[in-house]
Amino acid sequence: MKRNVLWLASIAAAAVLLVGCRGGAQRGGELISDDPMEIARARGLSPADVVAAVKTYQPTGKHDEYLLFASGGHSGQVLVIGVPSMRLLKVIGVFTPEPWQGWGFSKETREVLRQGAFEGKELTWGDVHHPALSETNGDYDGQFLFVNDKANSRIAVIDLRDFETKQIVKNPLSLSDHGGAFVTPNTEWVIEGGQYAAPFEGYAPIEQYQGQYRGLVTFWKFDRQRGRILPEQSFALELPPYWQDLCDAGKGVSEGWVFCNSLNTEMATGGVEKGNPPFEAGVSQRDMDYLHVINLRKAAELVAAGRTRTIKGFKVLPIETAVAEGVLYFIPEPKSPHGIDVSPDGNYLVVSGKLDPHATVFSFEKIQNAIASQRFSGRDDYSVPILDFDAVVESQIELGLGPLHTQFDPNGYAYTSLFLESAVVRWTLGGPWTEKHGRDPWSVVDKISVHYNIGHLVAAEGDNVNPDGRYLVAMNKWSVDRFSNVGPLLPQNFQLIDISNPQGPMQLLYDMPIGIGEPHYAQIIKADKIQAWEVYPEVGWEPTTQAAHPHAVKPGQERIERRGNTVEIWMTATRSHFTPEHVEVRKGDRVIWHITSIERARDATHGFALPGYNVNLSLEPGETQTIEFVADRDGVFTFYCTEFCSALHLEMVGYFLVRP
Ligand code: RUQ
Ligand code: CUA
Repeated sequence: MKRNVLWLASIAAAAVLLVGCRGGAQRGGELISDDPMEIARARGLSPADVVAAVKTYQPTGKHDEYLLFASGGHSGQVLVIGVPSMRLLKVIGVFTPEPWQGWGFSKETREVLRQGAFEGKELTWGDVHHPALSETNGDYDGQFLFVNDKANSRIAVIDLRDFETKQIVKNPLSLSDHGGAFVTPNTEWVIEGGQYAAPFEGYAPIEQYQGQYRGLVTFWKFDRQRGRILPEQSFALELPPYWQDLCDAGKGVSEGWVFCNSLNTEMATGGVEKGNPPFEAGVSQRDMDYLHVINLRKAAELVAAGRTRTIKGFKVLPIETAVAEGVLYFIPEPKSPHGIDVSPDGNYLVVSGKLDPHATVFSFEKIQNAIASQRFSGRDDYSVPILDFDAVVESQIELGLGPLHTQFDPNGYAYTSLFLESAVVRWTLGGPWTEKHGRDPWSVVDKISVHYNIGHLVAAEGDNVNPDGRYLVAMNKWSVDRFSNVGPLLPQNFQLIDISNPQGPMQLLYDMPIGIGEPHYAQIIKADKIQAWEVYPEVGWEPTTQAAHPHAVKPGQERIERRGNTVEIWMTATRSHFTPEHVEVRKGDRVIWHITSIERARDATHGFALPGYNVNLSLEPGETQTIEFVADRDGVFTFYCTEFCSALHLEMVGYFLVRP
């Protein structure tokens, strides 16, 4: 690996020299040369451009070193991107039906989508914000990915053996969550922070906001063996009706604790049309909001001891109990805070206030001391003790305008996104890292402009106990002038930045437009940590349960059976035919149709499109899927394979005949 980098660096240096020493080339000339310098000159590339190209280009067949899992924002999907090439490898359907994968069209995948229904109402989109990779001892282990849906307060579980969604849980107590998903260092809990406070149970007039509306943070119990969240062992912590926002799990010294920030501790309720201050003003009156410090280990003990109430079938740990038992403390945090990020060793909590140019760093050790010695500066309206700010703060560093989120590298640097300034700032953590970076602790060392309006940023393994550094991706909201104009709705822009040189400046390498939604957060994992299957383990596999499908068939056992008004079909798919090729039913029949791909070759996926009935499946090698519908229109429907699977792919068809 090191050798690779050296090798790349020397090529890059050579290219720079070449380009640099032959000045005066024409811009915009024809590309007739295969001399790299000539081409660079003709294309108007600077030496830095050439270096960036050499650092990111992947020749055919060469795999990326890292995989980036990015939220697809309000597309309700997840993007998988190679780093450093920034090639899009896959779009995973999660909260939104996705026809290429047949996601949401088969009976089995439709049932997963339906798990996320809101009181029986099926939801067909989500607002994905924060992906979280599963961890073992605080290190990404490459097994699972969790994402939230801010719009409907849901969490989804994706299995990284086949990169498919396996479960969606709907939070029965809330309709919005922003601070999800985050995991504890061994993935026992998936944390879902809150967002806009509302009553837990249905309706209450907004005038009763302080008494009836509530915030919450939910802890979903994860069963790694089964690869499922267990709602019956999960619980919510009741909180004052502030708007709980992002969370992060403690690690190392702070393992067992969880930290969530909040806004609207003013408890503004809006209603500008009634003469109230508008939300954006009402929510920003105070200089401080509250960082929530939660003793999760203690909370889980109280839940196990039955100290909960049950609301809508879900366990809730009441505020009074949490306060009485030392589960919940607040720390004043400036101003309209956004990110909360725990340093790799778990001792520092970095908070950024959107309306404050500083990052504020709290020390977990000081927090523990303040709790032990009851250094409180007061209590809030709900009797939650507020730790004395001066007793727990470690440092405040002026970073720039609109600081949001922070990531870490192995060299003792932190990196914070500056939304208003459109920049990434590199600064030094103090404490044990001071020696490592060989500079003043708690100081800014470098800043790089990004384009534009950066939200999150993500560094390689940057939420890990052992961050890798090397690459950072700025996740910018609007690309404005970076790409060809494709109309008024702008793509978002991921910018890849080289952070590998701890002594030199950061370097911008690559722009990647994202044209499907606003990706909020992402995580970057070493690619070799992921051990995905090449084909399903056996013929007749059902991916949503990761087990043999009860209706899989072997070749020769294909059949059609009628029972009253129900027609059931057991079909196989292989290159290049479906068996059977004719399926005839009567109008009004209920049709249950199982299709098994009997392929074992890696490059043999078949699709199954049934026009007029709104069906498209993807049958990966070994997979069995079911469709179920009423044949409510008569006629002749040609079903066909939607993947170009062989030279005879166009012939991979059949007739579905519905007799009037
Ligand atoms: S956030 S607005 Cu993670 Cu900065 Cu969603
Ligand atoms: Cu199978 Cu095309």
